[in-house]
Amino acid sequence: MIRIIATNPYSDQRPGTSGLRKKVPVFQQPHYLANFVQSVFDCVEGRQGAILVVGGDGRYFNREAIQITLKIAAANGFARIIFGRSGFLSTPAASNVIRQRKAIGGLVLSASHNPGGPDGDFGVKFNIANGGPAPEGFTEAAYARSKVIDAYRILEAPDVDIDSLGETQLQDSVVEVIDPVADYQALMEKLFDFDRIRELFRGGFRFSFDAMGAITGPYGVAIFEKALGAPAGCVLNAVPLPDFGGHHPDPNLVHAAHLYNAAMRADGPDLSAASDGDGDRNLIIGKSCFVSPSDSLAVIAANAHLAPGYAGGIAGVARSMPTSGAADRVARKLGVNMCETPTGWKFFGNLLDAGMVTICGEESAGTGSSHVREKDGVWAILMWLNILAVRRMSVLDLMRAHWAEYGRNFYVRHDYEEIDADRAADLMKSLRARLPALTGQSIQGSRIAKADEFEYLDPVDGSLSSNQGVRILFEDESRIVFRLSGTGTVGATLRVYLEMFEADQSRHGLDVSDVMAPLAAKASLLADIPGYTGRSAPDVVT
Ligand code: VG1
Ligand code: CO
Repeated sequence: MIRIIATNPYSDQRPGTSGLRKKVPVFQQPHYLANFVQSVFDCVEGRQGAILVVGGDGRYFNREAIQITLKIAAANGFARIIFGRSGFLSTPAASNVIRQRKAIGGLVLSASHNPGGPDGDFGVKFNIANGGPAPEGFTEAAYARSKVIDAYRILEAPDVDIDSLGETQLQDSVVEVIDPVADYQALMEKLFDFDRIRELFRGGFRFSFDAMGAITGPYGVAIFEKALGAPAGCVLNAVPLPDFGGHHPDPNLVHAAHLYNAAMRADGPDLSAASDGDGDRNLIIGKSCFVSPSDSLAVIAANAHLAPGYAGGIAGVARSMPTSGAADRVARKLGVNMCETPTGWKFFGNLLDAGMVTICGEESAGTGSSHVREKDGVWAILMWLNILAVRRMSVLDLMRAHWAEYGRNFYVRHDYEEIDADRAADLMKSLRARLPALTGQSIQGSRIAKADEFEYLDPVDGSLSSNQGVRILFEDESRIVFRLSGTGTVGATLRVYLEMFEADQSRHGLDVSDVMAPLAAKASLLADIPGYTGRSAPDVVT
């Protein structure tokens, strides 16, 4: 039976860079999740009789959230609701199912790389029919709706069995539980040369993949171990757990430091990799060689044609503005399109749909392609395996050769986490106010060629996105970008992105932090980071 439940709106349901993210206890408030889900559905035109996909990373509160979501969806007229067994479906796999099954969209129950557990974070994101994150126009409409919502529709029914494959009837809707891995694996088998990668493993190639207790464990075991013959046990923390087994599934050099340390040893794996909570990010570390995500994007763009799914070449590359220009150099050489977008995968969807680009990436460990409309961690790792299987060289040699050909974009990101939100806003305001005067000024011996705030005019739908990060561009091509994170749940996080180009091959082997230290000092001075944040050093360096 459908019930109309009276509710009061919450004022804080504005989605950020990637959906609505809050602490678990916030989501556990009465009607909080239901209000948001109904607000989203109210903005989905044509939902009557349509197919909806529900993804999830298995984090704490997922099992409760999926029951609420299913019952609201059934009460809102969706004809079929598809989700992964036990509520598990990685973000890229959900994107694939939306596309394959011609769904009208999907809800992804995840807070991605944010910590999990009862005091951790939860999140909800809506994806549209192309499989990609809803554009800003949609999320703003859902937010506007959430501020005035006074009732939601929900089915009064016993809980659905989410752990058994198959279909069940939920009032007028069919609920379909699918194997979360099968369709995704089939897609990967089409894109990559599994025989070549199998051969690589047979030859003794050493590989380690850390699923960090989150969603990619089952994908890693099925694809790397079972299908490709990587040694059993090379997938670490392979069982998705509500608290991620105490791990923080953010694949960076802080939370995956153990991988880095192992990779730096003489007997370390040839390739170490990791993914995040919902499976859309990737970390790539070769033996004695960390690959920055910006460099990984460039290497993938330059070598994608070695994988069968991209043998015909690529149409172009897109990167988020703070991502380094390494990929631009590849695109220029290949003579293909290059697009620069604001941070967040939602801006790539239109470019991919229009066929303007094939490969996309972000400095935050996100890489993907036109195969789905999300970034894709396991895809990126398979791409690296495919490239290495063909080129038969170490990651270190491959990077050296790449830099020798294109030059090296030294790159590092400094994060100042959980700082006071008002002080963070003041820091950005002060920078913004000084932008017009900064051009032409010198700071510690470097002249500023241009200082502005990035805004993006979508070439496909003409929408404008403003306030997308402050950029300080120096005459020597080095660059500092400042922006505030849109995914955190406590205070504010200031991200400072530093980039410096080096053409001279004899300097390509230098230590990144040494090379970047002068630029980091300029950033600190320019924005008065110690003054506004009270911190003398970043919390996370990636
Ligand atoms: C961060 C990253 C951004 C990424 C987003 C979602 O956003 O910087 O590149 O797209 O997370 O990734 P922000 O606003 O905190 O900088 V995920 O893996 O959380 O879906
Ligand atoms: Co993620």
